[in-house]
Amino acid sequence: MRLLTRRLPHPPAVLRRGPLREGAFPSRLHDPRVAALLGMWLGVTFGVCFLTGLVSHFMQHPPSWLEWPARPTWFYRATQGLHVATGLASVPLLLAKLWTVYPRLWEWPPVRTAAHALERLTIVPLIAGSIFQLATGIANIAQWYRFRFFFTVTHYWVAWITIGALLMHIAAKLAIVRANVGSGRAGRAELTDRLSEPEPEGAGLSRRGFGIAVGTAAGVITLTSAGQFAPGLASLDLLGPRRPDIGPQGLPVNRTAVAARVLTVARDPGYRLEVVGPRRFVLTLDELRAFEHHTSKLPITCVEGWAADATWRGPRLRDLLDAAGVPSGATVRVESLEARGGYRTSEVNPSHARDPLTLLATGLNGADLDLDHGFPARLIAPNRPGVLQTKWVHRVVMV
Ligand SMILES: Nc1nc2c(c(=O)[nH]1)N[C@H]1C(S)=C(S)[C@@H](COP(=O)(O)O)O[C@H]1N2
Ligand SMILES: [Mo]
Repeated sequence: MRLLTRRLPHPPAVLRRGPLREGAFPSRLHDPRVAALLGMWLGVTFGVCFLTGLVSHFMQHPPSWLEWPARPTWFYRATQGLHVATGLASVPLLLAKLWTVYPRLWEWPPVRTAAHALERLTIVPLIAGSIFQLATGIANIAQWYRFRFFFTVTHYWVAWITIGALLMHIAAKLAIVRANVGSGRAGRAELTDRLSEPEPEGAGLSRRGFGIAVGTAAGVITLTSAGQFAPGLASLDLLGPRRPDIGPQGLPVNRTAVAARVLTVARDPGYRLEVVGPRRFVLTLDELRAFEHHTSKLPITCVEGWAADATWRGPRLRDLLDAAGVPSGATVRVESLEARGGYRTSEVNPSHARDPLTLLATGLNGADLDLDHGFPARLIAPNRPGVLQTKWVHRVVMV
């Protein structure tokens, strides 16, 4: 511990030039209070973004002990909407924060103690991780997949690195505050005094003006992109790359039938739906259409940042499973006609499989399901990420 806090020798003063000069950054906005305030807001947006990201990850890859409920139906849409909104709002906050604190890069002396050096080093993964997460997240909602790595895996692991670095950063800052003003009531009183010191006189933007500008930027970005998720904001949706109401049958398409190479098999009159359980059976398309139909109003909520409501029609999954004698506690797998692709099958846990809203839909918005939306049949279940709403289903298997 001593070693960590022992004063290190000063570097020679002749090296103190350019941005290292005293007073090289005159703006009164390079101010610890502005930095602390922005840091607090970033803590909130990053915290919410991280937690909602975890929800999305564990909904797509649930550990064996976790069974997500099918209700409330809007839960995934809300968490994913918050994830994208807080991520986007973080962009102006992070830029403002980096601008406010960048003179600290040229702090003199560059390192005072070993502990100070460590604190400065944790800034590297924090800044690099933050920029990487925001940039890849934006590329993902813009459906721009030029990078060579697999988005979801990398975005997930870099999130842990970034949050780890953020916690270390906050711990280091708190230690410094405590060392400077002391703890206890006297320390807190001194801190409050310092924070309420009047703003220094000077030209240029005031702290207040800066705060309003950054807050407005964050708000405007959020409002003009949240329309992709929140139907009430659709008319303000200027920045969202997708319009949730444009596409065949008024719904966007994630992967077309052509891209999935199912054009021929999906239209083949020899199509059969096979339900595998203790009493396995097979249905032709006409028999599937003759099965008792129900209607569900449910959204598709894509991790790529859009959600769209639709009215689906088709047999309830649970009725098909009952007919095959599948016990109510069983997990089932739905399989697509698609031969290759990461999303060709998905597992449906008992609470989703048994929910009355879960359908093997054959109809959408008052017509037959479009080929691009999964004709002849697709899974649609409440509170479930879009990637798990498997299209072109031809088999349902008890696992
Ligand atoms: N077989 C199959 N089903 C799939 C996909 C896919 O690539 N293959 N994409 C999924 C994704 S990521 C989403 S968001 C939804 C989108 O459904 P839509 O294209 O009907 O809007 O379908 C899901 N079902
Ligand atoms: Mo998706």
